[in-house]
Amino acid sequence: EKAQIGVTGLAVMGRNLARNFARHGHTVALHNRSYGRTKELVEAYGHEGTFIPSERAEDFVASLERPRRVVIMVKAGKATDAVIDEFAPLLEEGDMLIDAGNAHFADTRRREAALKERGLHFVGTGVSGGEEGALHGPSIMPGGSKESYESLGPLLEDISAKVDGEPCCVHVGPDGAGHFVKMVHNGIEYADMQLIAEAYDLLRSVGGHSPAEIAEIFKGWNEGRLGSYLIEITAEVLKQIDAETGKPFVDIVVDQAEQKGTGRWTVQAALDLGVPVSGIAESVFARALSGDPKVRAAAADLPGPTATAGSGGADLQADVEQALFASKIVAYAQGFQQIQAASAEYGWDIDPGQMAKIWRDGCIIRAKFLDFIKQAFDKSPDLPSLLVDEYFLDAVSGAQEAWRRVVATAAQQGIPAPGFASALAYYDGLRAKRLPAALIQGQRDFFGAHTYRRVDKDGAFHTMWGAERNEVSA
Ligand code: NBP
Repeated sequence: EKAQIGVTGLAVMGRNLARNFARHGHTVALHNRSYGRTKELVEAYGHEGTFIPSERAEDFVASLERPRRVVIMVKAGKATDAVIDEFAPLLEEGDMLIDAGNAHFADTRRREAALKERGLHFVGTGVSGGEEGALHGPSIMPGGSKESYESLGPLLEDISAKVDGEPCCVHVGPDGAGHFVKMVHNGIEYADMQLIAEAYDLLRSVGGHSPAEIAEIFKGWNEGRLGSYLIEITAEVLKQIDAETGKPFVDIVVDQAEQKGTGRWTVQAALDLGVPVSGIAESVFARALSGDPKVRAAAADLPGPTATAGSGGADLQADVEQALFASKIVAYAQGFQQIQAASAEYGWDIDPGQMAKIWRDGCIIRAKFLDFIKQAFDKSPDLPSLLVDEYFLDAVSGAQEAWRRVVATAAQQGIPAPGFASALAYYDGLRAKRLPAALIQGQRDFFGAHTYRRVDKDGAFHTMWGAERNEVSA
């Protein structure tokens, strides 16, 4: 018997993906650089399905039916290239190498192009949901060729999360499209987490609520339009009491947020595309600020208000819910705009509604809310911004006053709320009839003769700032 699919790289993610395939009745070939992990998997979970373990790459490849489907689940970066170099010579035309790690989409584009020359399909695939998702059904975002999806798609759809029987897996687009979308998913995840953290901070510092009380507030929110995995786990984390000290868990954790890099990649890519993903950027920078104890210690005595508990007014809780929802809409609107911009830039032809669809379960940002995003793009696939879709327009209109009150309260009370504040600034930037960008054009023309356009006639113009200040056609 030959295996339908193989997995090389059997650390926590690879092991759980392999088990997921096997639990769905697929015969799974197993390989890992060090054989120990392969043996361990078969010893511990061999009863869950049919596995064909191999110590040597050649035997692993030989154990697969053709066209071969080899999932690579190793540490992203050099390890991925090492594995590709090892396996590509052993594969034959039409075989598929599926990189399910968190690769940068530019690496995926490079690898895909190189392997295409050798007649191999390289399928850069985003997988979200952590170890639990990998085992029980992740959200899967495969890139690569259409042909590869025809052969591979059914297997991936089979092991993915499902919503009303529909798989959280779809062919995203060619070459790096899958990894790009996974990257933006993670960027949105950063923004979502930052916004939730700001909501907690305000409820605690200004609202005067304890972590346990805030856990209850979040539990309540989880039943409403904010219902999502991230809100749910936030309530769990806030409820947690440290066994050693009896203090709230959140108070014994060092307040320096770490990051592995996908948020940063999202912002870097957005800068290249010229898409303002301010929500994601603020969340990456907020983590960086928190993670700089030297500067924080030096600046700890800077003057400013100290928040007074109970100063937020009777409606604070409802206000924060509104601010959180509106800011979240902005963050998602920006992320989807980035996906649309990249799709146009790289010719990926990504259907944004389908991305919202496959994020509804399995992944970290899974939420009820994504249904509305899917509907918005289904209605108008070229929607210029989620904010102008009816549902979201209604939501941000309704949140207006509360959102502004929360940002003002945060500023007055000295609570950093870069996510809420920048989301509101973005919103006001979009709706402005005139922006001070006109002045910036004037400054640019003054010092660099960069020219400007006029509101009343076509063409490019320059003012002779150093002389008579008369205008010339550029
Ligand atoms: P790790 O990222 O910790 O990688 C460990 C695996 O890489 C082991 O199988 C190891 O083999 C193999 N490996 C390394 Br390291 N260098 C290698 C090389 N030069 N040649 C061959 N194999 C090599 O594993 P993970 O946490 O399971 O994550 C796997 C991938 O999934 C990563 O790209 C990660 O970013 C991504 N991802 C992770 C999560 C998550 O929640 N952890 C979620 C979504 C995606 P060895 O056993 O011989 O050392």
